[in-house]
Amino acid sequence: MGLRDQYQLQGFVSIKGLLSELECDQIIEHALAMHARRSIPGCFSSDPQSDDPLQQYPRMMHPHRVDDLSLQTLKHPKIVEVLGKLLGQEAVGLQTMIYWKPPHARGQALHQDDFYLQTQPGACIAAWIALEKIDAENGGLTVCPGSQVEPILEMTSTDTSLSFTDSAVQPNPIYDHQLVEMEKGETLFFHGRLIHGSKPNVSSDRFRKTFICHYIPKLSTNYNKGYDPQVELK
Ligand SMILES: O=C(O)CCC(=O)C(=O)O
Repeated sequence: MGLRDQYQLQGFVSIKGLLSELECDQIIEHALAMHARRSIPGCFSSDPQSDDPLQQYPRMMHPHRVDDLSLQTLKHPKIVEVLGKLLGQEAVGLQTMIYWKPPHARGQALHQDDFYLQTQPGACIAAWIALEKIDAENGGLTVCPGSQVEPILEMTSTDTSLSFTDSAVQPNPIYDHQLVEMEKGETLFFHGRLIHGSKPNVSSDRFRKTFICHYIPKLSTNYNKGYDPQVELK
């Protein structure tokens, strides 16, 4: 089955080795330096004494707006090539995030990205880059294959001892929950209506570092303008 057929059927495709190990190491080293300088606005929360590992290593939001390597990663030619194949049309970038997910960090409850991005018609698409090996222990991503056919679903409150977000969708039980184990440099592309999330990192010493990009079709007539400005990918 071709990539696009697989994407349309399951709502996701994963491509091993899309980024090289060297590229992943460069992104990590660079992001660690930004973390040490606290140079991404809004990424640290106020309580440095907290024992919540996510207070020490909060996710970075929109680093591409202030950092060139993050912008180049959002525009990475290999990612843009796959986006073209999956969407069959041009895309623009809207969001980047870096998740450190340190040992003992909580996960993110099940959700659809278009609950936030509100893309119409069609859907947004994520490129979720594993910067290191990812598995169940360090809190890999779980997806519900086929669930991208659902509309944007209601979110209800969820257990915040397991998730750093406080609401979740309750998937129809017809859907499986599939953990996606990933190698360093592997990139998971997934549809904006695909139900996905992650469990806590239960490792005592492994982080789960990911660089996450979100795109929408260039011809989208509606999306959440809070994500502007759009980034041209050429
Ligand atoms: O990386 C995670 O644990 C969750 C990320 C996610 O769900 C997203 O980027 O939409």
